[in-house]
Amino acid sequence: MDVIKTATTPFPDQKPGTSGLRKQVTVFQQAHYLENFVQSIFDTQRLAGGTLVIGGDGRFYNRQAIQVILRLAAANGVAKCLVGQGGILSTPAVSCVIRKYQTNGGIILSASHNPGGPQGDFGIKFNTDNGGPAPEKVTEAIYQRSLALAEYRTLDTEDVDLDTIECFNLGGMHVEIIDPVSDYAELMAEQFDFAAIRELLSGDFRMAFDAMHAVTGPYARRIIEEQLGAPAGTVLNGIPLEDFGGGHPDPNLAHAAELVAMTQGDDALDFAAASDGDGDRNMILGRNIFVTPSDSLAVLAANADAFPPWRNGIPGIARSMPTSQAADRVAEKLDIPCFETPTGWKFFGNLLDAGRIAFCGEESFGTGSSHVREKDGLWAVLAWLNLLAARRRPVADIVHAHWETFGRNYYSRHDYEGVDAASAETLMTTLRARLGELSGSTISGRSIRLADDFSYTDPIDGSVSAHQGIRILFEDGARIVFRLSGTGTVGATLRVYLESLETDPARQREDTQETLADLIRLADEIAAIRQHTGREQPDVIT
Ligand code: VG1
Ligand code: CO
Repeated sequence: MDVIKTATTPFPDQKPGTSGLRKQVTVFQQAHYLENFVQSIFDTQRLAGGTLVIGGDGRFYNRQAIQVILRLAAANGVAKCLVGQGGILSTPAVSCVIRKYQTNGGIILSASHNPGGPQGDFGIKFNTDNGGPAPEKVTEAIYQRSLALAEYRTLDTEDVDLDTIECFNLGGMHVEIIDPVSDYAELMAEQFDFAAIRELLSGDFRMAFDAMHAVTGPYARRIIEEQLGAPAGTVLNGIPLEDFGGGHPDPNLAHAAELVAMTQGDDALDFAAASDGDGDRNMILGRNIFVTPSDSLAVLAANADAFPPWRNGIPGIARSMPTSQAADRVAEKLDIPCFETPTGWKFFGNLLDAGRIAFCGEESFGTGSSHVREKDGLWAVLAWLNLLAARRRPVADIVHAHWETFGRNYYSRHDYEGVDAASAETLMTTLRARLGELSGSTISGRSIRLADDFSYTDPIDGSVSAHQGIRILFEDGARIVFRLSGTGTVGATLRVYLESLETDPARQREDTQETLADLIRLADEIAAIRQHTGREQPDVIT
């Protein structure tokens, strides 16, 4: 089979964001667009002669993209590709397979929680041989290459069959279509006490898991229903659809409202959970309680002894900067370090590789451990089931007891979506210019301890990532953080993160938005949000 060199011109817009290259499907459908990005990966990474894992969340264009990537991989001398059956592999499953078979990396096709379908979004992400998202120096090299590319290498072949578990040869490259679930399911069984969870689920405990018509359906059915014995029908929306049934596969209070309703009222479930498009996010609900992702990380870390790999404790925790400081309070009590990293899972990679941390998380519904190098939605769900099986107490009891011991960090994120990009930039630059003046000042009776633009120095390799979000830190432990999203595809999204600490147990049951009302008002006073965005209210509150 002949390798074809196709002349092309670079696309100037292939700079990866927080989590890979994410664009509208129509952008990816332009001639040569995907090919250029993929060739830029092959030109900058040593993959010739190596093995690559390929899979995605099943959204529209997933199958076409995999065909394109397989042809380019073969033409660029890749020796072997492991591909999920039907083109399906969740993000944490890709990480698991890369690590288990010690491959040279993987390519994930997903736009995560963004809507799918012909008018929706698509995305591509390269993971390195540790199983994690490529660090900034790698994504930057790929981007620079994409700006200079003049040709790509491919094959002139028919599409291959992605649906049958088998091995075949494609232009000298060995292709293996693998069961997307089995390696991952095996890993989960090592992380948790499956016998205890099985016993919990065989009693009167009632739960639901919403796969949101996205990638986790097959994983949840196999693990939660078949292996752990939950009744058939426990997994809702369990068949991956190309358009996710028209919904946002985003597990949060706004987009999983039906599931939330199932945990309220007289007939409320004991436990409910959901995951996102590519299976790396999670939402945890108990009867009449939503566990914020920041609290979830803190609670799991405080109860690490319930999990078989961590019976003897954990070395450390990490959280992304905007994530609440609930985990810091746990780390302090356990006398272990808590690292504060920029937004995006790639920043946890070095700490996990070095064994400095066991658990890490983000406020954006991301939780995980050192078992893979991605956040892992089902892992978090199984962790909570394991915890409930070990403690035999309702979710709300566990969380309330946690707050009594460690204090409660009230937390909320306000998103202003699809804002004019220039106006959003102006808001940020105006704020940045005022940091010196804000630091140490008092505003509406509240003292600001420090106002800065977060910069991170990786403790392992010393690399520096600057301009990771503006922090306004108050003397009383409250915080407001401002940053612009790096995953959107239309205009800009301004994220405002609000947090305040309450250590008095008598006052810990109050409403989050009410408790944060003063900070919400201050955020507008400090950054002139309404003026710059032209919006009176955020679009999404989580
Ligand atoms: C968002 C979240 C961030 C997360 C990223 C990828 O990024 O805030 O915490 O790591 O999405 O999540 P941003 O730049 O839009 O704030 V997912 O499930 O893509 O992979
Ligand atoms: Co995701």
